[in-house]
Amino acid sequence: MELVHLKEINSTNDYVKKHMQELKNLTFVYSDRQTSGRGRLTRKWIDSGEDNLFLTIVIKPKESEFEHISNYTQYLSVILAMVLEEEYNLSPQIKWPNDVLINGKKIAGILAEGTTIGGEFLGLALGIGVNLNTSSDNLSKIDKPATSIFNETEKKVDKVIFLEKLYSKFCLLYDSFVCEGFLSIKEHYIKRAMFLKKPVSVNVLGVVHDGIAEDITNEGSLILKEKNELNIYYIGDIL
Ligand code: BT5
Repeated sequence: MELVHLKEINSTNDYVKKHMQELKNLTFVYSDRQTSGRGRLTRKWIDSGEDNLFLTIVIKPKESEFEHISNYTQYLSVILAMVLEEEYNLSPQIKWPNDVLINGKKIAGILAEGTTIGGEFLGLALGIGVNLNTSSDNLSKIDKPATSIFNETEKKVDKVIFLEKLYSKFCLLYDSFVCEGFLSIKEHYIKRAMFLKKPVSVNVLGVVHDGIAEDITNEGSLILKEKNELNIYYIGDIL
């Protein structure tokens, strides 16, 4: 396991983007504290203490593997869900495309960012924040419903053991994911996709579409039934 352990950093994604050239494929970079953790757009990821996980995985796909680049966040959401089920006896659900929730409360956030130099693609910074031990007091300071493993199980989580479990699960299904993309995890994803067949609002580049979440394509896109039309969304998120 290639591991980089930092004490404090602005953002593990920024660290990986900055050091992409020298970091090896599948290096796991984590930091005890993250002072400017980022979500998508201008949103922030809250650090509520060093016993939580702030991790970025270095992904350096070969050119032939670029096809599945947009599915890495979905892959990681499935891997995390499996670890939460198998190791912590929880029942996580996935909200398209890659939010992981427990009883409707967010336990983790995933953010993938590409790095290029002079137009050449160097790799993907696949970031994930997981609330391992956040107390209910600190959870209540987050602006949206949130939870942690500790909050659900009342048992303290050892961060290094959690990291090892995540790493082995990530590697176990990785080769088939790299070859087949979303199709290799589709069944696992659908099983946990709480939004399917329900009315949803989907934000696509600032425009909100209301409809029924009909299905997920073999490429991981959302099929939304709007009035009597079926539309496919490749990017966006369910609100
Ligand atoms: C995400 O964005 O959920 C992606 C978060 C990725 C964080 C990791 S940590 C390691 C790596 N380094 C980084 O700088 N980032 C990555 P988004 O879908 O935009 O959701 C952000 C929203 O989640 C915020 O606006 C809050 O409402 C909520 N939120 C923030 N911190 C949270 C937390 N600790 N637990 C639960 N929800 C949180």
